[in-house]
Amino acid sequence: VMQGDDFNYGKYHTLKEINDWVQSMAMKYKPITTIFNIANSYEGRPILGLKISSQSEIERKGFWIEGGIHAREWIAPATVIYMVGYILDHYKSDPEMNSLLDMFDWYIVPVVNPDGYEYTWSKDRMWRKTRSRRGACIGVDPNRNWDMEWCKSEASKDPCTDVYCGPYAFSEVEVKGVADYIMTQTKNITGFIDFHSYSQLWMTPWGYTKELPPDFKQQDEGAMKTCAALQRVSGTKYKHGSIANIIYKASGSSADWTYAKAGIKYSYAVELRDTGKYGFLLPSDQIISSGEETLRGLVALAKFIYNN
Ligand code: ING
Ligand code: ZN
Repeated sequence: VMQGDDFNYGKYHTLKEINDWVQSMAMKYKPITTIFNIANSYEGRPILGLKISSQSEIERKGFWIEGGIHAREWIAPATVIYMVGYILDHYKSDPEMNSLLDMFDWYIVPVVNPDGYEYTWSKDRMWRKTRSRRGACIGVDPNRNWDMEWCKSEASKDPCTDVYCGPYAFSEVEVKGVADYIMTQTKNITGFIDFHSYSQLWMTPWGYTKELPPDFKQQDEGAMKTCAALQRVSGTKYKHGSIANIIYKASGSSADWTYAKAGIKYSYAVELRDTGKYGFLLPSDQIISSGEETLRGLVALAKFIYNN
């Protein structure tokens, strides 16, 4: 049985290895860490998460972090796993980790789309979508399936494309599961990050329009501070801005919904390393450096959100 201690953070892991790691971290870091299951995926796999909540009684707001909504973007789960492992292994020795747990309750879901992730290991490394079967082709883009301006711009009604928005908003049990969990099982979440790859961008709403939302100035200031802290670790440069302005218009994406419908003011979508040399096939020898820099960015962001 895998203990948290012999998990290799410098490698990509199968879904089974990741789920075993989640279990072992929940065991090892009792009682501050608990496991939760958001829903079962289309093919029946659990979507596991970890809640980290320090013992002290002070009221804290929540912070949601997820990866693996897109199957082939392996650096996203790997970076999330690295950060959580580091936080738990160091919250007593590294004051910045301790402060993360003082400021927020953390909800972490490393692999939102387990069917797709499994498929990238077994059949097609470049698979992006879920694996639901509806008509001519397989899979819905889980980052076009959220119930916010659903399927309005830069999404497709064609099930055979990689940006298929699905037959209706929240058709995907994985996406609906996350949305329901955020709405019913958490309270006062004020930070949300959906990790993707690649392009090195720290993005804010909106995706569906190039217009900027009322909180953009503060959201972007948080992103700017994050990028600066991230770059200080080993020089990696990220850009920040609204999704539609910095990458492309996309409707029905996660951060638009969490911001508009769940009221999470600091909602972000992040494109991790790299800028295209390896793209989705980022070598595993970059996992730890990605994890380290993203974690220091996260520390800066958490402090900013906490104080604003
Ligand atoms: N890119 C994202 C995509 O879903 C994105 C860009 C992120 C759009 C967040 C909207 C919201 O197309 C990748 N690489 O998935
Ligand atoms: Zn993605």
